[in-house]
Amino acid sequence: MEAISAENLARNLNEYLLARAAEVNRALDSLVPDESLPPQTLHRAMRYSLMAGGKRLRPVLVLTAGEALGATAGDLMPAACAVEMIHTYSLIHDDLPAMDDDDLRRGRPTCHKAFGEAIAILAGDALLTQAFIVLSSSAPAGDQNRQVQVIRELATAAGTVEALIGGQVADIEGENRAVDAAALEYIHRSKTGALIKASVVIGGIIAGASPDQLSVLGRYGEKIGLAFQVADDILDVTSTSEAMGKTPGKDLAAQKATYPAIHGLDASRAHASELVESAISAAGQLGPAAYRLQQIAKFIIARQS
Ligand code: GRG
Repeated sequence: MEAISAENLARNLNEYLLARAAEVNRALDSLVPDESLPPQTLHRAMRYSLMAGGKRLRPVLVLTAGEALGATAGDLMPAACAVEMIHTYSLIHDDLPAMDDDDLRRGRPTCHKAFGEAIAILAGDALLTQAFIVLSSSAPAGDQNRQVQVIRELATAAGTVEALIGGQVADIEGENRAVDAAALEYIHRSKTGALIKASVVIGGIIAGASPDQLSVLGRYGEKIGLAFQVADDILDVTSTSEAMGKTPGKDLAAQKATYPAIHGLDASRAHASELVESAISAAGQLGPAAYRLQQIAKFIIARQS
C-alpha cells in the first residue's frame, strides 16, 4: 500500500476542516434572527461577529466527536452552533475596553468598534441567550434526557467554576501580578479548556456514549483544550496580525502570565506536543473511527492562527 505523506494528511485535514466549517456556517445562518427583524442593529451586530469567519474548531469538535460514536450531523448541528455562539459571545466581551480592549478580531474591527460598546455588550448577551434557545428547541435523536445533559454540560463550561467566566476573572485578576505555573494552568484550563472539552463531550452525549467513552472524550478534550491555549500563547509571541486576524503581542504588553513567559518558548512547545500526544493516545481508545479527532489534536499545535 502506498504510504500517505504528512503533506497529504495535512491537506486532507485542511479540506475536512474547511468543509465542516462551511456546514456550520450555513447552520449558524439559519439559527440566528435575520437582520431584517427588529432590533435590526442588534441582529446585525450578532451576525457581524458570528459570521466573520473563525476556524469553527469547537463546533467541528462537536461534529467529529459525535460522528466518531455514531451520531448524525443533523442531531449534532444545533449543539455545535450553540457552542460557537457562546464562544463568539466570549470573544465580543473579551474585546471590550473593560476587558482586553482590542480593536481587531477575526480580521475585522471588533464588535464594539463597529457598533459601539452598548450594542456589543448586548450582542454578546444575545448570542449567549440564543445558544440556549437553540439547545432547548429540539432534542437530539428525540432524546430529552440527552438534551438536558447537553444543556447542563454547556452551561457548566460557560460558567464560573473552573469554566469560561471563572477563568476570565482569574485572568483579569492576574494581570500585572506574579502568577505561578499552577495558577496559569488553572486560568488556561478554565478560560479556554472548559469550552473545548465540553464541545467534545457534548458530541459524545448526543451519540449516547457510555460513561467510559465519555470519560475518554473528556480526557482527550482536556488535553487538546490546554494544548490549544499553550499554542495560543506561543502564537501571541511568534505570529502576525495578518495571520491571526487579531492583535498579537497583547499578552506581553499587558504583562500577562503566559506559558512562554513562565516556562520559555522551547519548554512551552515541548509541553504542547506532550499534551497532543496524550490526546492522540486517549482518542485511540475509541477505535479507528476516532482518527479525525487524532488529526485535529495535531492541528491544534500546528495551526498558524
Ligand atoms: C468574556 C466571559 C468571557 C470570557 C472570555 C474567550 C475568552 C474568555 C477570551 C478571549 C481571549 C483569548 C485569547 C482566549 C483564549 C481562547 C482563544 C484562543 C480564543 C480564540 O479562539 P479561536 O482561535 O478563535 O478558536 P476563532 O476566531 O478561530 O473562533
